[in-house]
Amino acid sequence: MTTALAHPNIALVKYWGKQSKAGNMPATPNLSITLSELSAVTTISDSDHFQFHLNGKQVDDPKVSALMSTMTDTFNLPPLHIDSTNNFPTSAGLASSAAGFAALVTGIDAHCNLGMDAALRSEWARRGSASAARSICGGFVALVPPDWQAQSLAPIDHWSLEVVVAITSHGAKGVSSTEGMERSRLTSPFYNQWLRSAGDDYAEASGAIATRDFAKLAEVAELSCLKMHSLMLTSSPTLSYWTPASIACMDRIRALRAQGEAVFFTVDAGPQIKAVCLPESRVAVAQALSEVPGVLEILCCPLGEGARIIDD
Ligand code: 2P0
Repeated sequence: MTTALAHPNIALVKYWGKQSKAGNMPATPNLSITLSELSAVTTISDSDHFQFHLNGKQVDDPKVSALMSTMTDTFNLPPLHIDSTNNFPTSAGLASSAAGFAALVTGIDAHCNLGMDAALRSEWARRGSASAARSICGGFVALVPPDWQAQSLAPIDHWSLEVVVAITSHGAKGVSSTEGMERSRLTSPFYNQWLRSAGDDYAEASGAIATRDFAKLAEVAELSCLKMHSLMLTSSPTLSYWTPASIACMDRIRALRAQGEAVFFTVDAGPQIKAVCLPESRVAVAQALSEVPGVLEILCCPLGEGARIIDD
């Protein structure tokens, strides 16, 4: 029996749209920070048939089944029992699939002695869910061509950013990211412009991280997020993952920044708001967001490590 743990990651330069060739590769370079506190813990054990349990219930997850089938063929794996538990809401825009696939591949690699390095684990995690490629690494992480295997841009101690997550709904999302990004690729009139501008956003954000330029990172990360949500809104049929409370949180974060707090927002394919801040602003940001009507819960996460084995 082998147990692996991985954290979700939050993209600061977003992935929204795939390349058409096989391998589940993003169409654009993207960049993230890995969170601590939130985690997927996945236990792999031998079994007489394949079974997948998520949060205590047996489920038939087509993405997990497809990845397991390819890995079984490639590595001649025995039947495995997989038990995965998240300590945070699943399928609600908190990157549960990123943490889940990173923990799954890390656990299988160790349990079956496949001898993968981090780059190869990242590639296999990406085949499950592209954002999962990034959760293999900790701190500041890039997912870029030509290999589309995540690389560490900087370790956790490079810059002590923190993330205050405002939960505005505990429900699962109605349209999956996979389906939503394909809809945007096919129908949003802004999709080609998104492809053209992503390289510049990536270069600007990675430069801002290298020089710890918070104002620059805030500008480019909020723009990348809002461009992605513009693609969603201009898809046909339209996609909107926000609640009124999500919008109120974004307004509150802009107001906090105008008052001098070092904070910016990012939002994924769900209604939760992630406020990225410097440690000295965390208390004020958490307090302010907790007072926004419709905010149900506040989570505070420093940066986290990459996927790892916690019991073997
Ligand atoms: C990201 N998201 O960069 C973006 C921002 C959601 C919004 O990556 O189809 O679950 O499994 O590769 O990785 C979520 O998409 O999609 C995602 P698949 P995934 O974090």
